[in-house]
Amino acid sequence: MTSCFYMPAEWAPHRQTWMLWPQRTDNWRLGAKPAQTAFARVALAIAHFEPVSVGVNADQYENACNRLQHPNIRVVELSSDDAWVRDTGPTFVVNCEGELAGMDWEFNAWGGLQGGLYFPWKRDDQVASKILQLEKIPRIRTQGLVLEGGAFHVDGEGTLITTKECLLNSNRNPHLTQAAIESELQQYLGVDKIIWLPEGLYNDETDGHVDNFCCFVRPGEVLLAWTDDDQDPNFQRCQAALEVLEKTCDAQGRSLNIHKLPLPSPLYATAEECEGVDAVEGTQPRDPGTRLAGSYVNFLIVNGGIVAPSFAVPEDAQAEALLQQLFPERQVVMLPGREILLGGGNIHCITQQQPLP
Ligand code: KQY
Repeated sequence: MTSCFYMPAEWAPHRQTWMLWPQRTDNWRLGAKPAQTAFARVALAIAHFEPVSVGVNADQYENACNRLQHPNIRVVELSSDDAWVRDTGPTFVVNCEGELAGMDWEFNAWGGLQGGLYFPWKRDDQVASKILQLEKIPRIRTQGLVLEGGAFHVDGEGTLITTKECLLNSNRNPHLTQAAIESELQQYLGVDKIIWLPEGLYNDETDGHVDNFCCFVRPGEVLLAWTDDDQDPNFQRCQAALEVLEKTCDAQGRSLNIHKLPLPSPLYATAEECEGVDAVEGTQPRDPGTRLAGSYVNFLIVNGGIVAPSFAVPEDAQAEALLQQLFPERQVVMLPGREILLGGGNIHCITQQQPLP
């Protein structure tokens, strides 16, 4: 691959969005039925704006087809261990000739045997390859570089934002220094400048994915999850991120315009919700009272729209208004995000855009 390849920003036109169908009962409560309803709502909302392909395991194929009936949705049999296509699917890159390729990062279930979320993860690690085969898009496999798509955001103009908590975690690439990781990101994603936030959100089980915390809304402008409550465990994390963002420039030499997006009021897993999840050795347990890493930043930009989570709390309205103000040319659609959050992520984590080169 030549260095001419780069990852387009999420706001660049899409050919389609990819999703996977949730079903594992040690992550999704009540046989994954509430999650399937939430995922179907996301797929149908995106389908209003652009085509959606949903990969589904064989035993759920018929159910998924029935739940996802829309002319803009294609259901394909594609096995996976879980449903986080942001992390297991390909990261699409394009070159100056308009050719597309797909990065197939090595995947270790967010930490492998050192704090990873389940075992095995082999079918998840094959998702990117399967999608690229279906689309007949060349695949670039990184052997020896563990990475997830939710761990970075790009502005499409040479800047990437990530967190040290995740990328420098000893459970991802302990053999690589920060400089070596920078060099890999530069090579594979066509970026020149990496902005390192210290941490992501408190209790984010991905080890602080940036896509739950901070994103670009256009070149030179970022949106940061925020709390003014100094008793909130996220307070110091937000302050530390702000300090980095205020002091840095992007790849084009611009200072960043920083927008603060309030966090939802603290959300906690209930006993009833946790009881609905199968307790399985090797899979991360679900405990009542756990603070959930809810965030409105975990939205997807689609052609003409924004699809964002809501949490049935007072901040929902504020988040919707700010997103609409930041994306005046797009229609903001807010969808219930709690069931997806209970599984460990949100709308951005369960989607992967395929650019239209
Ligand atoms: O948020 C994500 N990108 C993935 C979360 C995985 C959670 C698995 N329980």
